[in-house]
Amino acid sequence: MLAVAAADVLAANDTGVYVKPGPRQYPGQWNWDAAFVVIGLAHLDPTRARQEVRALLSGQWADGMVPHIVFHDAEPQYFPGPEAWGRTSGMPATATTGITQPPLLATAVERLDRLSPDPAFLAEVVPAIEQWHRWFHLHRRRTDGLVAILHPWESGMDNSPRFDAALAGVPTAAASFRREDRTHVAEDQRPTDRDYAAYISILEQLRAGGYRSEMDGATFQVGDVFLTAVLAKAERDLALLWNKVGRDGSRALGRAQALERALLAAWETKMGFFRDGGIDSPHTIGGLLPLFALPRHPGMAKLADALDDPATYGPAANAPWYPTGIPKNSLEFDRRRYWRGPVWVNINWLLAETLEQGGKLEAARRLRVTTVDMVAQNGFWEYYDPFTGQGLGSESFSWTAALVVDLLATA
Ligand code: 9WN
Repeated sequence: MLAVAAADVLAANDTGVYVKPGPRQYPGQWNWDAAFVVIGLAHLDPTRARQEVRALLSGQWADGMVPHIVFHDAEPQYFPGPEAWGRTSGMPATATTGITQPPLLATAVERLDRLSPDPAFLAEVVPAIEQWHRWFHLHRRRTDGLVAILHPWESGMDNSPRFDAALAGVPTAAASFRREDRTHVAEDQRPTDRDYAAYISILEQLRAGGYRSEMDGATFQVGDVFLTAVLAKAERDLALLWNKVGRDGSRALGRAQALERALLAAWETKMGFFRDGGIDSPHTIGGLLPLFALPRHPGMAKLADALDDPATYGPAANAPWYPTGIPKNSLEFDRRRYWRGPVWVNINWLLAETLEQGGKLEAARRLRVTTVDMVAQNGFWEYYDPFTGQGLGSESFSWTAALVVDLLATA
């Protein structure tokens, strides 16, 4: 049974403190992975799900930021690990990275609380999530209202072509390092050396500024429409959580509305997608996903069309698994390379939620069923070849397992 196999993957990746994203490739607690894991564990073991939230928040910085990785283990086999990120004031005792990731935590906690209400737990974690959200508004809101990312890793969609133009300007000469990320995963499934050199170069510059560089002077700075949408939805969920603990949620709601306004202004009617701030980003699934925060937006029809179109994102006779991360007919399309073509279960989960909220019930159902089939036929991988369904990246991947649990419960 798929649900049992999914629970087994999560149990095998559970270190007792946190659930690793994958058994070998990712030795640390990644931020948005943890949120997806919570969404799955909410069905299986709510007490364990609450522990996952606490473990992530143990990495929170003094200024409110919740980092993109919390290194609970002393010497993880990962580069860039604790040594490369270094230590700076405001970091917690546990080693962490100095950047963040899409803030899905409030959304995950809200779902957990619907399945297993626990007011004492909410009273414990909601103020910390509030601090994190405020950090984004204080330190990362651009003049166009979008939330800035200062490293492609903050987007969660690291080497998406969305960031190519911004990365092209990053000097890479200084960076020298060993690609640990290709020990367990084949080269053609990971970012290129040029992209990785840019990631490390940006890291070095951020570290030199104590991870508190100003947005304006940053080597890499993009107004990320997807992260902005995740935060907008999370602010609405946070408002609900405040209400559940008997407090006023109107400030979180006000922040959500401000983010939604910025997203509305980023919609490109002619192109039919939300454009990232500050760069000329091409059409990718990341430019449609902001509908997650805007379920009544007319762009919902474009999303449904895109998911039906075999030439771009939709299933084709020779490529039944969908959506591809970028259009099949675009020059950058690469069916095996990371965020440049493969199918991802977390993206499909977000899209299915989006379609359902937008009233596209049949499209949501079809996407959920196809996604579950893809995993049932190929196993719990990090991402998948849209043509063959072959699993790529990390095997036994936690968010794939966790979200299959949730998809099975909703499908
Ligand atoms: C860098 C853990 C993470 C995900 C990201 C995904 C990938 C890391 C890497 O793995 O990023 O953060 O080493 O490539 O892009 O979304 O959170 O699963």
